[in-house]
Amino acid sequence: MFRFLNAGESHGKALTVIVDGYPSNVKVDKNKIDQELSRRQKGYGRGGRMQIEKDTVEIISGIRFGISLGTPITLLVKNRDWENWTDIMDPEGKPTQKKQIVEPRPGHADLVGGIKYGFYDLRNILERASARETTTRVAVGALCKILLEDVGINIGSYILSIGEMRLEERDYGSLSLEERFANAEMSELRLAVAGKDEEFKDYIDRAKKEGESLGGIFEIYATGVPIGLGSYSQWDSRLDGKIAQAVMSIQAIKGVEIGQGFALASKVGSMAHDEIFWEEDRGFYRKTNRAGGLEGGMTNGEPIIVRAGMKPIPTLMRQKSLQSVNVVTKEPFVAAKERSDITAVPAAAVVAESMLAFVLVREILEKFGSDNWIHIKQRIEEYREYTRRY
Ligand code: EPS
Repeated sequence: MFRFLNAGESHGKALTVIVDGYPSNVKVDKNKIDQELSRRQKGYGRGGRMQIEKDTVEIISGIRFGISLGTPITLLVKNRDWENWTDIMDPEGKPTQKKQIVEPRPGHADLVGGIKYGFYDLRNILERASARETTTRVAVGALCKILLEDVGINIGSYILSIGEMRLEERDYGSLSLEERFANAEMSELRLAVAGKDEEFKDYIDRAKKEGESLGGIFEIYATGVPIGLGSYSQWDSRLDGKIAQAVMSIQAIKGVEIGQGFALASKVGSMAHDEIFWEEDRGFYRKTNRAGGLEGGMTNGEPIIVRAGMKPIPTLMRQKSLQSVNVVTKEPFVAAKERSDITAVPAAAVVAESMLAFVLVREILEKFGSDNWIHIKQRIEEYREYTRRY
């Protein structure tokens, strides 16, 4: 089984991940991993922390002379900020009162985590609940994208809204997924449409002045996906469910839709489904993709399209903020903080690309074998030929 386990606190020494089940004979370029890490760190509206960190990966195991060995791959990403936190996050030293947190932020893991794990210093909770952890998810995503791109599967993302600022469907609706992605890669906010950055940045600046934070909506997609990944056979083999879970597991994501999602609920049947066509050299295909590439819990060969909604970050810099209660004194207070991101929707979109890449690779390895990539790739090509001829 292809899986990963990551570890590490936001202000700890480093983040680590072990990737198990990655096939052998894959050319792994460390630069590709670092590039993906840097994509995650971009985005207008990030706080001071992103000036401190410049994430790069150190490969500890599983890769030799740039080739994967088929054995566990360990990756390490150091936290530069650690130097400022050595006494606060020391695994061995004595507890310090410095930077203790007794004031839980509404919307964060702080309070429930404190009750559940039995801590009154909520730093013990937030350090791991933090989205800093997603750095290693993106490193794993990069390993997955190397495999996917080698068999013609491409993954991308773009943003449709930040807070109440939305791109109009008439502006992005006529653009292909690749055009939206190309625009996003050029935009400080990963916007699907070019020339809109300044408007959105002004809006974010206004939110910043008010000490507010902002959420937003992004889409991720995968093109070139073979037909028949996932299965209707059991509830937990359905790929739409697995993708939704993977995307929902990203910090602050509160909604996931596949294809037209909720909009389909108000359509009549004849307007909701994707008609089936066939051509000699192409096989079966569709002219619409309302289902977002998934029918019966399986890929149908059309692009996978997933939309996700992120809530505003719970850390607010506003003095008159949300009401909460001190966990020690039980006194009410209003939360305020000195450093925070205003919005991290662009970063979340890159993390979601990584989660989609991971879920797809897991599915591919389950279907086509899991040891030597050279053989797996051959089987994928043969199967593609079969689906074209079916
Ligand atoms: C985060 C709080 C901020 C973010 C951080 C996630 O960090 P800090 O408290 O150090 O200012 O910048 O995101 C990252 C460090 C990252 O790499 O994305 C939180 O509480 O979740």
